[in-house]
Amino acid sequence: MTRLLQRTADSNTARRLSAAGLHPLIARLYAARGICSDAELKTDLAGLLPPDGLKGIKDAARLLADGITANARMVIVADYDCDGATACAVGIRALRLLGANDVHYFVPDRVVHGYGLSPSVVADLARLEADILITVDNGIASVAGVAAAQALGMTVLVTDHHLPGDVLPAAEVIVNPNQPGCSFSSKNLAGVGVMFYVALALRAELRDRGVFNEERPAPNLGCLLDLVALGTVADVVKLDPNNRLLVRQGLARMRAERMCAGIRALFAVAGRNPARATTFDMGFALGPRLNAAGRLSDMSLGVECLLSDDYARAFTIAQQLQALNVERREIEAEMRDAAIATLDETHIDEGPAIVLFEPEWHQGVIGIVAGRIKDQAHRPTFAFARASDHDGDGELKGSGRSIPALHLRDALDLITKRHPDLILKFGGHAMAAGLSIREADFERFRETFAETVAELVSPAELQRTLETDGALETGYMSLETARLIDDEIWGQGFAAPLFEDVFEVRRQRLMKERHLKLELAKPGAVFEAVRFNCTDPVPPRIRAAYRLSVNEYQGVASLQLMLEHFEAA
Ligand SMILES: [Mn+2]
Repeated sequence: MTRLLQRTADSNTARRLSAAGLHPLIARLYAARGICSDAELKTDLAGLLPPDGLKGIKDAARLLADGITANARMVIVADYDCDGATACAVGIRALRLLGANDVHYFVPDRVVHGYGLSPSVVADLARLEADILITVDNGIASVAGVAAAQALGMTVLVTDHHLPGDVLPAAEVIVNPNQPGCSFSSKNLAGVGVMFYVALALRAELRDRGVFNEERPAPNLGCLLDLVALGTVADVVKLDPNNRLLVRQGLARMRAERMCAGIRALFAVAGRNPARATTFDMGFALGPRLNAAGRLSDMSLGVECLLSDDYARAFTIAQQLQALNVERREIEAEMRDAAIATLDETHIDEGPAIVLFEPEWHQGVIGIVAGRIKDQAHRPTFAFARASDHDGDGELKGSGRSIPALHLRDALDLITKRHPDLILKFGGHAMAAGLSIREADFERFRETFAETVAELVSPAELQRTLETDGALETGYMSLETARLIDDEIWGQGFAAPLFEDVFEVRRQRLMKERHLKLELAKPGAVFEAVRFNCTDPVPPRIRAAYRLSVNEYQGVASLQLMLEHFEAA
């Protein structure tokens, strides 16, 4: 059962925001999301939080400026997801723009090297003979790896956004808004955002050193914001005002046809139009295509795509990424169907948690599968796959996704305290976590996890709630409003608008045997609507939760209501 819950918008705040220049509907939506001051409405780069607030950033800038002067060899150690790849591309492009001419990168292979800057990564990249090693989107937990790099004579700059553990690596400099003592007020920067800030600070340092003059003006780093927007949305970090500003600036550049060749190529293979770039495109079209490389192959492909300035080459790589994404979808659909079949057989969705394992599952896709099942069953969910040979025999790797009522990492922490021998390794945060266990302990973990969830989460919290923005005036149910909403920055922590209304169902039919196509009526108006992945018959009168979406068909755009939920009214 799904419960609809209306967000409340303070009408005085909405009026004030509207008086400050916002469209009245957008003002209402903003007010319902906790925006209360004009200051939070800043959209130009001058409104960005200044870099100085980031602990270590001055030292990072000095280190890199000295490195540029000394012609030092710099190597960026990336990560295998979209955030890591965009952060790597931002780092390389920025360093080159700012005068470094010996910059390289290295992407660890998650199957071979595990996560982050491990000693085995350092061993493999030693041949690059770096003077300065720069981690992006990783490194804050790499105590041994940083020591190994330093033992080989490298200077290490860690840039990361993940939560640190009890011990920090002894890197020469660390920039991470979440490190102890950092007072930067946006703790939600993605890895790519942190690297972008380091680039801003480096430019300021070079400016102070008198490097730029009329002949050699300071470069405009705004050209990197397309990458920052993509990595930030794809990493599902909270879109706080500072992140929304970064994303807004990046999307504005894409809409004005200013973007790197790789991002343009990704739009092309995804069949999306950059002139109407949205956060949805970042999260659901471009992001997954880049991530497919890291999941099934090697993220170097993604980084190469984002580094290329030759459109033909970028497009060729983007086509390879497209093929990998198709493959990823097929693997995922197979795994998901197998998981759902298990659920139907055993009815374990009636319990407080879901824990699944199939011997043939692919380690790179278990997180997505856990997420899909969690969305469907609204239960904290783990999916396990056998660890690849490099990681040890007889071990399972699990990836979990949670519901708002359960802090997943804390739950694993509690299990470890009570059963110190059960979980071999774990990490993560509130909504997602990963762990490894012995295959022989699978049933034991399943039972223990279910008991723990039952203890920490009430039955009421296991009921799905959909937050809506209430009814929408019929006059606003238009293509124009759909576009107005699409122009805004929505995402994690700043949910895209969802409305609810009662409709008469005029017509219904199945589309491709999987989706419902509907004609819905409200007094004085009729709407096209679609409910994806649902074949249930629809009662004649429904209360529906829906989004306004733009349906492009044979070059003609029209309004389509995208239903997220319906019930008899
Ligand atoms: Mn990240």
